[in-house]
Amino acid sequence: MAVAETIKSIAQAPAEEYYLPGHRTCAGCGPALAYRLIAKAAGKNTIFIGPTGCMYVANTSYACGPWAVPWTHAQITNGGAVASGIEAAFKMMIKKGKIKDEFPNIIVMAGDGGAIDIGLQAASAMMYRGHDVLFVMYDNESYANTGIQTSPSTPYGATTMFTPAGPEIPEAKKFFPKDPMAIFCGGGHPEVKYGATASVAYPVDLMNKVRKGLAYEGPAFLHVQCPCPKGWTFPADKTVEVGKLAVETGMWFIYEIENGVKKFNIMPKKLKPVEEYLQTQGRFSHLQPEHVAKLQAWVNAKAQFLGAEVTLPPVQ
Ligand SMILES: Cc1ncc(C[n+]2csc(CCOP(=O)(O)OP(=O)(O)O)c2C)c(N)n1
Ligand code: SF4
Repeated sequence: MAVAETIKSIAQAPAEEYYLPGHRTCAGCGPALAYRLIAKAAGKNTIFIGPTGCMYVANTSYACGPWAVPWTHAQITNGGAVASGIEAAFKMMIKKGKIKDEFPNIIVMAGDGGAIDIGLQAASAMMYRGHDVLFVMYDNESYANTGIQTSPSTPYGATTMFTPAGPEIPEAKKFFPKDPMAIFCGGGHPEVKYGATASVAYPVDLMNKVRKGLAYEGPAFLHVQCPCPKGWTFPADKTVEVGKLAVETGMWFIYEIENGVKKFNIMPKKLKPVEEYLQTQGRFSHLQPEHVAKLQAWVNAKAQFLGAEVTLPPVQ
């Protein structure tokens, strides 16, 4: 696909919108903002695949949709497979001269459930076969559309409908999240030459990663943290602030892996204590000091695992 130029600043971002006003997402919805930025960066010659989740249901309720480009629904189980079929069809039709179209940007917009839980098999197979598709995991850290239930991306210590805090399990969720970049990138799937994390709180970095992923021939993966005011319980006007605090505390690391080489894109010199992030969200309000310490230890271990050069807060 055509290589689009790097966006240097918000002011220089394209004015055109391909995700338009008019959808039933919550006020302050992080994933809706991600969709808008991704559509803006990808541009006109794009096809979106929407596995079931908030970014299907909330956007299309009822019998309408905000996209100014083609979009199709997929099952939550098979976003990767539907995208594979679309890619193969375009390649073959262009090769046989049946259509004169330019090969399109093909983008899956999967929630965390649709990417690394119930949709993982199809995503992995698509990447393994090397289809020229950008697979985006818009991560609101729960199965949100069904009423906020735990997913493998939900952080340790978060309350969801399926992980309430109680006397048996006072920290609510007791497992730590899966690591999608470790699953898909850095050799896990040999055809994936580009994988990155991003956040709606850093829109220029996000848009450029969309373009970089699309410019690669073959599969690319983009894991976008998208704060969800409803699921995480914070005020609707704090979405960007919460996203920034995630990066400033190390609850979210922003980096890319290009041809096996890792690079951090937005990294503070010193991480703030994780507690500053936890305090902003009702889903963590039950946590005791020992749980906070466990999360801090996890952040610090992750920083070391990723090789981040950053000063870490002490584990209290
Ligand atoms: C096979 C199947 N199982 C369960 C469901 C019910 N379901 C609809 S939306 C949804 C949540 C999707 O979660 P996620 O992929 O994280 O996206 P989000 O809603 O958080 O945006 C589920 C489980 C379904 N549609 N299909
Ligand atoms: S529940 Fe979360 S992801 Fe779903 S529409 Fe509301 S803010 Fe967006």
